[in-house]
Amino acid sequence: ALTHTLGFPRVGERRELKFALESYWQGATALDTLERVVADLCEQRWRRQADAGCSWVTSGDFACYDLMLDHAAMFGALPRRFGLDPSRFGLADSFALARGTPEQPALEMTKWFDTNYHYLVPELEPGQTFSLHASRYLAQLNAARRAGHPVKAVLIGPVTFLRLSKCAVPDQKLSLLPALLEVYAQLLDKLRHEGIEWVQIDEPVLAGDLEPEWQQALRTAYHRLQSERPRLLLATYFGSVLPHLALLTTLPVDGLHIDVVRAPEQLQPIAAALPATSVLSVGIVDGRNVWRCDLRRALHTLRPLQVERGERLWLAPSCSLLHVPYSLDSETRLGSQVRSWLAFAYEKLDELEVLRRALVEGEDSVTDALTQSDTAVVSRQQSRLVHNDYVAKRQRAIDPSMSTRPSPFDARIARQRAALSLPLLPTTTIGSFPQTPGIRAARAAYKRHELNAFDYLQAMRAEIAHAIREQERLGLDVLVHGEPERNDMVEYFAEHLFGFAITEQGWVQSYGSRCVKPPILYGDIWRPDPITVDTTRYAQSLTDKPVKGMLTGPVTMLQWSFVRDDQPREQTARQLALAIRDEVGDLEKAGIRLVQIDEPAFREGLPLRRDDWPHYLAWAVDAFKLASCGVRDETQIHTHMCYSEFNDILPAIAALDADVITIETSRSNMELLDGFAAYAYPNEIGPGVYDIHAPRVPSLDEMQRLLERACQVVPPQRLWVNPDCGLKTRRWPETVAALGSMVQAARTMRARLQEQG
Ligand code: THG
Ligand code: ZN
Repeated sequence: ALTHTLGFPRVGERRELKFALESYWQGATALDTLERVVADLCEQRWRRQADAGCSWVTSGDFACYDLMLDHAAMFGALPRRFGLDPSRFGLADSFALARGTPEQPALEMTKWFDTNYHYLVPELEPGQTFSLHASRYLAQLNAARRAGHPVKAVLIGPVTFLRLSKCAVPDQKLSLLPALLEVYAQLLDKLRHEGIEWVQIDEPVLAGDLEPEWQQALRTAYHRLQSERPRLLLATYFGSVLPHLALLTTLPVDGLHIDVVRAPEQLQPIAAALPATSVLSVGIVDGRNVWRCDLRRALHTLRPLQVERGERLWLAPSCSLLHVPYSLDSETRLGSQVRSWLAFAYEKLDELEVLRRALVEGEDSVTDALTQSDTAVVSRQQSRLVHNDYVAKRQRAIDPSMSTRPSPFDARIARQRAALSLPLLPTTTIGSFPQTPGIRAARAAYKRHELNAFDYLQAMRAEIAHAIREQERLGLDVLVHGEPERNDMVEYFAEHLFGFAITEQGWVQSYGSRCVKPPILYGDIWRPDPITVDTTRYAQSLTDKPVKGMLTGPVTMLQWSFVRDDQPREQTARQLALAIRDEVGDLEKAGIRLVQIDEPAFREGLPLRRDDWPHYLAWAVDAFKLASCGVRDETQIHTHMCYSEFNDILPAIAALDADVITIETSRSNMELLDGFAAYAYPNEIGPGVYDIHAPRVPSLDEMQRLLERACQVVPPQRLWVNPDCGLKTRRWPETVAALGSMVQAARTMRARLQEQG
């Protein structure tokens, strides 16, 4: 057996790339400086792979901003609207595409399969031509070779590249394949001339549904790429490719990588069907999650394959390690037990090497590592940090009545209107107000123990008081406390729940220079104390207007964390739901009359294959309802979703039965709302009337127009008026200006509607 990795984190152990990029963008450093940081990072990741015993280091998986963007540039597929010349395209130009220019909006960004990474969507046009510009790609590869490493090159495959791109005339997208294949063929030929032995070509689209014409595209592609090239390892990940087994075994490639962490059931049939002369790369170590591999079990799986294939058995992470943090070495505060269950990117490479040695040299050569793995397995199975009898008992006691409100929506909303006495078209915000430098400094000082708990509380209360005062002045109808005490909406709750660990340096790239630090959900979830009651009650004490409590929903908590792999996700979601349900109940008891349970990640939890959607939607809806239905009819439940295409899941969104949903719509000019109207969405809706993602303050006129459109598609009696999303990334002056106009727009529309009777 040999070992390799499909890809590696890029941002740097200390997020060096992030800081270098942002410093360059601010004009504080020159391009050379950025290039030097990039060269260092690349060298470091190759060295690390070589040190861990990988047979090849991987080149071609690095990108300063995004890999799909770099492929589009390498193939000369630059949107004409930017007026760039592909043959002179440089790093600075790639940032224009990624971030937009004063004249042109950036390329669209969307989620990479079901990960939390976002790629830039190449824009193709009918009759698009392609040309090869591989100097950057080849320079990197040669840098790796100059550093003395054998190199395996990586490419995103042509079918995946095309499928994930968007075409002005979608029906004509597939007709671009032949032209695209010509540049792939040229590139492969170049790589052969360079003496590259293996190219890993990624086709993760194989883990999703593929219409017959896209299956045919795979056939066409790999037959075209058959000659004059290095050997090809076709890499699949994120799910089973068994539905395409017949197709796969006929493709003229030299090896196949499969993900046996997500889809262990595919290993035996694929190993049996794949010719013995082919390489089988087994993704045995979890590239998407932070758990240590059960080495003993992995060896049991691998041993027969080693006998059959020997050097043609490759060991790898299930997918690129881009999706996990760098190293446990950077963590100083993890408990020793939890730590012993984990493996980040560096540790995962080491696990592969242990497996290889065990297979090739015998288990005696790695006794200590295997013993450690065994100990971790047993400790995780038995630990009281993981298994909590109280939680188990509560879970057994869940009954269906807990997931239904006492009365149907019509009865509830009448009571809520009476209790809250809100005007027509009530105005509110999504929850967060600007995170000022002062707030960030106070939180950092508190974390470093330079600010004591009392002074920190006072500082946060002062921010809350300020937010309430501003909202009253603006004339908003439903107020929020503004969330100054929260960093990330998931991390904040994770910090206050048992069953979660927080890392110090566990950053994972989300897009470009932006990272998230997903909490690690390792055990049964329970809530030792109320989390938000103090801050919310304090805010309510300052005003006669109703204050809305703000919580993160169970599906989003799950989706944006590293979650346990020793129980089904739906069970974890139920535990999270119970904890949130208790919080909702405590807010209600404290006199809070509206509670918002945010689910921005509700849609992104959808499985890659449509057949799996109903099961996911059923348990996701159920978790939300378990969290939200424990309140009286008079208590109004809000939810919020963003970055979403809702239309194909509207029945599930309606099934959540939230009294009010606020959604992102302004950027699509309310088009997203048409789906809600067509579906006759039954409850109240707050379509965002302005985009908070840009610093630009929209005019009163624009908001009025959007509101008019909204009134045309949804009965005004069921409409709310709010921004698209939270205001955490904005500054106060623009926030006050925009919200002022928003309230004005609502008042004007209200008056007009009342005139019309
Ligand atoms: N929180 C979490 N996960 C998320 C989002 C989130 N996943 C999806 C989506 N939102 C991703 N969007 C972003 C937007 C902004 C940032 C990261 C992901 C961001 N990050 C800061 C940075 O990289 O500088 C770091 C944040 C910090 O310092 O705490 O700006 O909202 N969990
Ligand atoms: Zn949002």
